[in-house]
Amino acid sequence: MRKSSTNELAFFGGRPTFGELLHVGRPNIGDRERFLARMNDMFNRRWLSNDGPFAQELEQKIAKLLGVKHCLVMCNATVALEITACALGLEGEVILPSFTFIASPHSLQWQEITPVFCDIDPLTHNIDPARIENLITPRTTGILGVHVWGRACEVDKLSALAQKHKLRLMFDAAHAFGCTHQGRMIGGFGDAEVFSFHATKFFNTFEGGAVTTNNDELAEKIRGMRNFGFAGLDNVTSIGTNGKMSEASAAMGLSSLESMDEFIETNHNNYLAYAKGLAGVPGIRLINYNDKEKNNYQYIVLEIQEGEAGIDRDLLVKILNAENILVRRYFYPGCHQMEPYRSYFPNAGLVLPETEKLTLKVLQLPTGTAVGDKEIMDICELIRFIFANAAEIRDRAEK
Ligand code: T4K
Repeated sequence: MRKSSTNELAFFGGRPTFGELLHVGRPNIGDRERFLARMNDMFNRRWLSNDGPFAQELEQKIAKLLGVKHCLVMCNATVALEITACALGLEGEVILPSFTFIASPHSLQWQEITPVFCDIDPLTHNIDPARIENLITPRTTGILGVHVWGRACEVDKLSALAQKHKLRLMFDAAHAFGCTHQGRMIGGFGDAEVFSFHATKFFNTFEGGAVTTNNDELAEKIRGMRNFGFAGLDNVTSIGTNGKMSEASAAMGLSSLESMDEFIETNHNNYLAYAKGLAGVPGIRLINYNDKEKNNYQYIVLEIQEGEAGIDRDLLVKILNAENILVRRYFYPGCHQMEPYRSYFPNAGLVLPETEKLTLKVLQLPTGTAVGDKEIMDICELIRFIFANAAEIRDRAEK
């Protein structure tokens, strides 16, 4: 519905543009029949979890797709991060960005490893390798890079730093399934990488995740830890937890894998439609993906430059939410501003200026198979309208 005056904005009492909520993170479902057939097989077999045939098949297929020796599927990425950190022997302090989902530092702190937050490169939104060395202390045992939005970290620089200082290097690749770095699939970098297959990810297993590595010994250790530390029947050889993926989740993963190219194509088309629809709007920067790499395009991320835009990000979010567009502010306000980190490190923001600036600027728009060209055109038109009337909207909102 085209708006012709600010009175028609839902924020000021008008009718919302969309009758139904549009989400960032609406799951892609894939071929239902294929999934339901797999569910039937699973019931017939009466094998529902514990390294079942679907989980094994998914592991083999992912390892092949990513060109890695080992893939271990897990119940979710958070537990996968915890297990990987533990298997790598991380302790003391680990350096990671604050501009990430809270699961990244929590997976460390849960094991009493201190997360040390490093600032980001404002262009890439990823950890800035140039700022890492200053944060290394005698207690530092590792670096946890995060491939934010699926765009790879500066892997070479991080690897060189890890080698120089004898640190372990792992990646939170929760966003980066199906993406490449310098033509190589993400999954084989560092000591290990961790993917999320949560419902909101473009490739989902309801809940789920995976660890990938080329290190045989590490893979064996993680395999044991994922299953309570069992090394055989009645034989527990180490501390472990329950990180197993259920067969229902693995079946969803196999179905998602069959539709993965289609999901990526949809995301890419959506990305191009947003780029076209928002081109030339002053104060909006749509983050770009390097066309020379494989990308999953699962996040449509805008940076709102308040000075130029005439409207700040948070007011824009409220106005879009009122129109039933549930845009998100990942990763506001930054992990260092959330508990327990805010209390542990009240001054962390002093060394995180780029993170603090970015968390006030970014927002994510709906995409995936639940969103089509029509919705994207309507969203872009609405944003153009808001920006064209920014001064009036701001004045009215302040009253
Ligand atoms: N590392 C990074 C960098 C991550 O981004 C994440 C997860 C992890 C680690 C940990 O991975 P997991 O342990 O989850 O495997 C969501 C996801 O729950 C979370 O997985 C994801 N990152 C994060 C970026 O987003 P919330 O708290 O924003 O979720 P929620 O419930 O607000 O849902 C998002 C939107 O999606 C809502 O508008 C509702 C909609 N939605 C959600 C679900 C689950 C649906 O339409 N259908 C659904 O089934 O965290």
